[in-house]
Amino acid sequence: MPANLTPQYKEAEQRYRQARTLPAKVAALQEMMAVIPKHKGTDHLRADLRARMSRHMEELEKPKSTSGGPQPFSIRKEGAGQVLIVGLPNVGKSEILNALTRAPAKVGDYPFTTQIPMVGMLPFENIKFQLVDTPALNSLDVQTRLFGLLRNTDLLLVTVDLEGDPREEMEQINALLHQWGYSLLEAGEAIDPEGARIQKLSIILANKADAEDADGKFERLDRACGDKFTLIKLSCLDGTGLEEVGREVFRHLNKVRVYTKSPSGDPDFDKPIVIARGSTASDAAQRLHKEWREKLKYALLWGSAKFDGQRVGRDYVLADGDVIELHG
Ligand SMILES: Nc1nc2c(ncn2[C@@H]2O[C@H](COP(=O)(O)OP(=O)(O)O)[C@@H](O)[C@H]2O)c(=O)[nH]1
Ligand SMILES: [Mg+2]
Repeated sequence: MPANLTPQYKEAEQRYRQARTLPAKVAALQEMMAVIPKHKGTDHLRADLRARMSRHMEELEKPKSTSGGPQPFSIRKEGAGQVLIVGLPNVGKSEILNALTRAPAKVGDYPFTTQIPMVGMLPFENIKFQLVDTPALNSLDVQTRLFGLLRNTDLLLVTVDLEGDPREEMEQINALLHQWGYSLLEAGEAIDPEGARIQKLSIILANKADAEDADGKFERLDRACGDKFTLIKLSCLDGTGLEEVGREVFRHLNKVRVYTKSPSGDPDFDKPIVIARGSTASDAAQRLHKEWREKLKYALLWGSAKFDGQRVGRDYVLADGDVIELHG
């Protein structure tokens, strides 16, 4: 045990050892990680805490029952990215899933209608994202599994209600996220691999823009957090903002679409390879087939090159919309 651990750390550690539930353990551990002095002498201990956190989070994701039945909280990713709609009850999360995907999610005028995640596909131009409507963040019986689900998702659509008090909701949501070891990644903030919290990329949906006073509330929300997050003013009732969601999701996920063609054929623009921005010709080729990892010598490129059909190397960084013809 390294010397000079602070009383604050020791206190959190004691809480960790006494914790009986997984969420309580996660909360205490997360505090230990936040307050531990960061110097060479604590390197091992910090690595150990991170490993422990990772194990606990994996446990959180596991469904409670071992009955072998359906496991609604373990959702296999599909499409160009997985996006979770999260928020407090009754803010319109299920209605948003319906409006954006035509997936049948139950909509209710009372809290906690959705107790299991509902999945739909959100189309954007020639790609689709997997959109998941989730139970309210404060619904106690599913919290463990719900916060487990957050861990591996690509993006959060944090939904607040312009009929209520959206700024107060943001505070509650932030508090809940913090309690479970998460934080929302703010604009310009870099991901900290050693950070105590799991930082999640997010967009704020301010729903029910049709409500009375919605404009004023939206402006106040924008002043409070518009410089940290992208805000979309939304109404499922009159359709305000719905078409913005796919575009912003695509922009936030920071991906590019690349098309391949054979020497004799045309590219299939309905079937892009969706790949992280910054990926190279070699990365895209490997997505097509792993044999290209060794085989690719160069590619011909239409799009971001200086001229059509320009010859580029394996390390050429691709742009959205590029067409490549692979040569071994
Ligand atoms: N006025 C208005 N009501 C909405 C809107 N979206 C959802 N609602 C209503 O808000 C209530 C809660 O919606 P629901 O989707 O079940 O909320 P959830 O608990 O967050 O999933 C329902 O009565 C919806 O009809 C909207 O854009 N405008
Ligand atoms: Mg719902």
